[in-house]
Amino acid sequence: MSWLDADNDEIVVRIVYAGPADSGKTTSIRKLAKLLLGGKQTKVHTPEEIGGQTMYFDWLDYTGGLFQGKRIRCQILSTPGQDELAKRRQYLLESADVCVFVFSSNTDELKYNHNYFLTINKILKKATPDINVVFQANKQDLPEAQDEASVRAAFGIEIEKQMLLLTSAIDGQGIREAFVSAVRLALERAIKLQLSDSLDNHPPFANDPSELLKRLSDDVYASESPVLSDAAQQPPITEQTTPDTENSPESVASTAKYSSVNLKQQDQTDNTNMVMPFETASHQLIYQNNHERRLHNEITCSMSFKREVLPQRWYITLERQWKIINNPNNLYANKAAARIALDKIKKITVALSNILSPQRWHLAAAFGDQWQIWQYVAVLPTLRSNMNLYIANKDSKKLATQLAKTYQLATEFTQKAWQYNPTLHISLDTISIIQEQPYYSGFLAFRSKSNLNLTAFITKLFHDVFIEIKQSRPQLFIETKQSISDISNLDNSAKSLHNILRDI
Ligand SMILES: Nc1nc2c(ncn2[C@@H]2O[C@H](COP(=O)(O)OP(=O)(O)OP(=O)(O)O)[C@@H](O)[C@H]2O)c(=O)[nH]1
Ligand SMILES: [Mg+2]
Repeated sequence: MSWLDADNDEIVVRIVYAGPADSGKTTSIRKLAKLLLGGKQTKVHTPEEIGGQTMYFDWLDYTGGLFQGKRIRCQILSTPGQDELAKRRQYLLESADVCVFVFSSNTDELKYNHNYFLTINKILKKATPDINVVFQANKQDLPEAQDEASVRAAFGIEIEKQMLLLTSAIDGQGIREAFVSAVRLALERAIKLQLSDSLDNHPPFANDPSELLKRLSDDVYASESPVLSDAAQQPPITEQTTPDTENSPESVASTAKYSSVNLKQQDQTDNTNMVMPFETASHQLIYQNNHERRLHNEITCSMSFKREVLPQRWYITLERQWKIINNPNNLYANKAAARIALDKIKKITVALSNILSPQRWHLAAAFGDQWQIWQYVAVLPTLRSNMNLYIANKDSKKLATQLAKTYQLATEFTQKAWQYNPTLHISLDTISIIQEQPYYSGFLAFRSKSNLNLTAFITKLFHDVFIEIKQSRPQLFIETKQSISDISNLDNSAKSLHNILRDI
């Protein structure tokens, strides 16, 4: 909101750059600083950036030109583009005199950009007088950039009579022109305010970056709700939204079951320089929230080894904390398609939140000229890894008790998960205990529900486990079978195991 600063004989106007994440708002403002201030050091204040993405705003002060004999002071701000920072964006937009809407000019992003614009336009239209818009179709240097006619067609009526500039923030093309147009519109608004006697003579909003950051933190940041709680309203999972119908990635990856529990040790031989395929070239990533972005940055900094199980298929554990996988069979033609796929996965994750281990997230990344989705899941001890400890100790009595407990927990979990069809890849490798409750700690991957009923499914699970123990540790198997039989009078789970063991 513009105001007259009598002390300094200035009119102050605010120009706010808004638009989707990664569209080039920050780059535009930094380029503008160079263009306006020449060789002088750039004076863009950026309170916080994570992975190159604006968390609060960028702020550039520029004084130049005259309006009614007064100098024009421009407060040039960018907003954070990410969907989940909508409240911060709204707060900043409400203080604008003009909005520069920056979007990337790719064909596949235009529809998304248009929808994004409709959302912010609602905020702009609420102000009195209206906050006008200059459109900046950015990234014109890229080969897939659309021309003016195509951009106008994609935006339709909203852009018909508006100023549209084709820009490249990287090269500087059109950046100064977009800014000059914006200043003109901001001053037109100041005149309207003046005519209606509502031009302030004191700053109506925070007047410098540190004050703005404080206001933003006090008024908005504290009230922001975690992203997932909004998403909890999402509709439940349906079959069409299944992202992966392959074998369980864990079962593909788990080649050594009893002999080597420690993946890290096993993989030390291929401890090659750890670089994700999408990080070798200039790449683009889509995250769904800041938490994921932060985790991604932390994880990529601490990478130490890799494991590639199938050609093109990566299975990685990082210092035993995170496992990461891609699915080379699910490729998306462009960023927009990857974003849609990511949204679906988010819905699934939310719908299954009472059975999924909570530390997990997805990332969409450019992969050559297509897009791929990567899953990150925290590595937790599983029913199998716990059982392996008892197998390694060769104490048949303790193993028998542990197996009975494992049986009970596996049954409890399967009962909860069984209602979903397709269902998750339930196995002892994918169930973990968190605060005494069983959760699925494997990758999100689905298969049609087994033809077996629930009891038969569990029976088969443990039948296979016993066969494995019998083959790898025959003596321990015999002793454990006896121990299970001894406790089967006391414990229902042991009784069920005893029945399974009859045929083995
Ligand atoms: N090729 C090309 N790349 C650009 C252009 N403008 C920005 N970029 C790149 O796009 C990416 C995102 O740019 P930013 O300026 O950080 O995007 P932003 O809109 O501020 O993003 P948020 O802060 O997350 O909302 C960076 O890698 C930039 O180098 C452009 O005109 N052409
Ligand atoms: Mg930015």
